[in-house]
Amino acid sequence: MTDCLFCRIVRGELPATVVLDTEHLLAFRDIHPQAPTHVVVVPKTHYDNAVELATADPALAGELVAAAGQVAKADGLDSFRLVTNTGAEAGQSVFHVHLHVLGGRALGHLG
Ligand code: IU
Repeated sequence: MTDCLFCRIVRGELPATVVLDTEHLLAFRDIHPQAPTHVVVVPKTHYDNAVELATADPALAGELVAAAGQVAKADGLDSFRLVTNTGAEAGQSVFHVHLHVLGGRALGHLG
């Protein structure tokens, strides 16, 4: 996936404000934040979406969620929202699985 935007961020070819960098995962601040905390957490290995990731590597999917919790805690949040869009109609614009970590303001109910 040489031209995938998040693969390029993982390789350091595109800029990002990184908040967590582990063997398998990278987390960075979203360039268009929707909340005071808006971080995107991605596996360094390319999967198109969360279902593909969890099917191929459930342990890595678990690591992704745990890392999102670490990111939230580091920003002082004990209440936050995790979002992963799957497919264009659902709002996915980058087809490399990512968890949005959103918090720092009241987020309201989905619906
Ligand atoms: P989406 O769920 O696929 O729509 O989320 C992609 C997010 O990636 C979106 O919120 C963008 O603002 C964000 N993003 C980014 O943080 N840095 C980038 O270089 C690019 C997109 I491209």
